[in-house]
Parts: sequence; C-alpha cells; structure tokens
Amino acid sequence: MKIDFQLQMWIGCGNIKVSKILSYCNTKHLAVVPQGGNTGLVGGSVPVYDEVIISLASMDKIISFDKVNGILTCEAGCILQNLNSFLANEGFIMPLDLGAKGSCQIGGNVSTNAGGLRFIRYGSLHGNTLGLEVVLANGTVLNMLGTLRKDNTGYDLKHLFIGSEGSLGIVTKVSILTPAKLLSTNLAFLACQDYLSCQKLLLEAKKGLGEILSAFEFMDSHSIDMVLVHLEGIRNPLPLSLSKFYVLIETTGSDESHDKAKLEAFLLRSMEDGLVSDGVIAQDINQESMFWRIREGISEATVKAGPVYKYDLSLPVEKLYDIVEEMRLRLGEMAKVVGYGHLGDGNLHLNISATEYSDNIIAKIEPFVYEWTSMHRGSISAEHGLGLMKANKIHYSKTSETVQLMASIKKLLDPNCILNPYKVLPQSLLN
Ligand code: 2HG
Ligand code: ZN
Repeated sequence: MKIDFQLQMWIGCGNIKVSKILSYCNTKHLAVVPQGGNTGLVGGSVPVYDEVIISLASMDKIISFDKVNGILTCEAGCILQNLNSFLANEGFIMPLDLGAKGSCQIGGNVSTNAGGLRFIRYGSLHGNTLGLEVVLANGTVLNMLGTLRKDNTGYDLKHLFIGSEGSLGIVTKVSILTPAKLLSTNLAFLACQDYLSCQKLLLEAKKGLGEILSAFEFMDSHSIDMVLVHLEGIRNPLPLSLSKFYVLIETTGSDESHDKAKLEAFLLRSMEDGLVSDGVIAQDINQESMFWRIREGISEATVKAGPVYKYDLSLPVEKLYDIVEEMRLRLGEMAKVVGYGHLGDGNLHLNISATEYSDNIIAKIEPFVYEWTSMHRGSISAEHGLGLMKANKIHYSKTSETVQLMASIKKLLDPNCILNPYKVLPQSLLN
C-alpha cells in the first residue's frame, strides 16, 4: 500500500511509535501485520492482502539483566541467538532454543509461544515469561512488564498475548526468567531398531538421567536421509547401523565427571536391554555441533528437497509414530513421509515431501491428519501456532464454546479487527 505522510513520520522504533501507528491504523481501519524474524511455518507473520507490516527489528535493545534472579528484560526485536550470547557472558542461557535462533526474535517467540529443543527441561514461555509490554489495537500501551516470580493479583493477562500470534496486541518488551548456564554438556546420538524402543528409552531417560536430561529428540531414518542428501558436509555418525530410528539425548549439569559417568552407565544399560542398537557420545564441540546440525537441519533439508506439506502435532507418545506410518500407506509413491520431533514433549513434526503441490496429494492428507489427531486427543499445532494456514482448523483441537470465547476476546480487544487479520481464528466468527 502507499504509506501516507502521517504514517511515514512514525517510521522508526520504540513503543510510542508502535502506539501511534496502531492508533492511526485503528482510526482509519487499516489492517496491520506485526513481524519479527519471519521464521514461522504457518504464515502468521505474512500479509495476505494490503496490510501494513510493522517490523519490530529495530527494537533490539537489552533493557536490564538482574543477575541475582536471572531476569532479562529486553525489547521485542532482540534476536534469540544474540540474547543467548549476551547471557552466556553473564553465566546464563535463554530457556528456549530453536533451529531458527539466528533470525527469530524474542517478541515473535513469545507471540507464538515457541517451543523448541529445551522445552523438556525448562518448560514453555507461559512459564518463563514474567512480564510483557504490549501495544493494543487502539494504541494503548499496556505495561505488564513485571519481573516477579509470584504475583497473584487478579487475572494474569500477559498469558492472552503469549501464543496469540499478534492478533490481540503487539508485544514490544519482554521480561523473561533465564536459567544458569551449566558447564557440563554431553550429547549422545543413538540408533533404535523400532519405535517402541524409542518410547521405552524416553521413559528410562527420564528415570535414569533425571535432573540432567536437557533434550530428547527423535528422527526416523527418512529424516536423516533427507539431511544427508540435501545439506552439504554432513555425514551419518552411525553409518553402519541401518536403523529405522535415531535419538539425540543431551544432558546438562554441573559436574562433568559425574554427568558423563551417568550418561555412559545409562547407555550401557540401554544397550544391554536392547533399547539402543548402536550409539556414540560426542567427543568434542565439533561433533556436538554436527549432531545438532543433523537434527536442526531436517526442516531446512525438507524445504530444499522441494514442495513440502508440514504438520506440527501433539500426540500421546505411544501413538505418535502411527500417523507417520498411516500417512506413508495412504500416499505410497506420491510423496516421501518424514517423522521427527521433540519426543520428550510428545511433539511430532510430520513433513510430507513431494514433487508438486497438488489437490490430489492434499486430498490424501487432509482432513485425515486433523481427524486422526483429534480422535487421539492430540493438538493440530503443538508449537508452531495456527497462523494463516491452520486458522480454519482450530475446531479440531478446541471446542466450539472455547473458540467462541476466543472470538469474543478478539472483538473486545480489537473491535475493528486490524491486528493480524485472517490468522489464528476462522474469519467467519469475526465478521
Ligand atoms: C523443528 O523442530 C522445527 O525442527 C521445524 O520446529 C519443524 O519444519 C518443521 O516441520
Ligand atoms: Zn520443533
């Protein structure tokens, strides 16, 4: 759209500018799309028609860090990796870690309630976010930038903005609880012959590794093949194992020799019990990065491979891989079906790689994938949000009364529906 003179004057950064832009757009009924690093996978940060894009990229200041309590307060446009580097110097880490860390922004992470690789250890952003500053559709700056661990005074409104994908307000500042950086990290890359062994291994890891378990990721052999074929410079750490499943287990603790001995003993037991058929512990930082590159590179490899249909499902762990196998049967030669994800959180990434985007393929996948997930009491979006692509599918995971209440909250906070339209909720409920 052509930006008028008044709007141009406010281009720059700061919550006051966001406030002025929103108040102006609200009066003129101009739709806006807040945009962080634009790394989402469901089209939540892309305009559909002629919406004004509000980029938070220049709001990238760290406001304060309280070292005694590990509380970081910063602007929404700070890049996750930069925050992590800042914290590393102070002896802390961010409670979340994602493949997109180099470009995603904390405001976007909070707005989408991003999950990622540390979730099993540190939990969700609903738990780690202590306060927010949010600009509402009419330009009101809502200061909820508390830094307290405990505060039971009335409704905890910040939770409305965590995960609502910019549809209720624009997050401009965040205060977040950060864990101490523990110095001993170990990473094992393991092969399992069948999915049941992966499940049992998860249970054993929770019991046997307990407080030092910091990641439990899984990938099928199709995922590894994708990475080996489409990303450069990667080799299979277990070239001779020919297994159907691979698991990445990370431990993080404070006592190097104790932690290592604990992991080694755990692996020995798992091999004796037949849960693990082969495995290797990273011997140095380069090997560690290579193991992580394999896991974190799957998403990128599927995109490089060509057209890909992506689903992000929460399912009971015992059922989680059944949908991958069923999908493979349904699609046959039409597509490659790849299953991987955050097994420790019951989160499957089902990626379907094909040679074209076609109605034929989509008809084989949907609504089957949503019906199946709903039937098994899963969620059709575990950590990626609904964005544009899944907004009309919300009823597979939420009752109609719940969705109605969400629509009422949206109308209350954004009566002109200017904030990120066509996202999160079905449009039909907002007209
Ligand atoms: C991951 O865990 C990301 O790698 C991306 O959430 C998943 O591309 C995907 O489907
Ligand atoms: Zn993920």
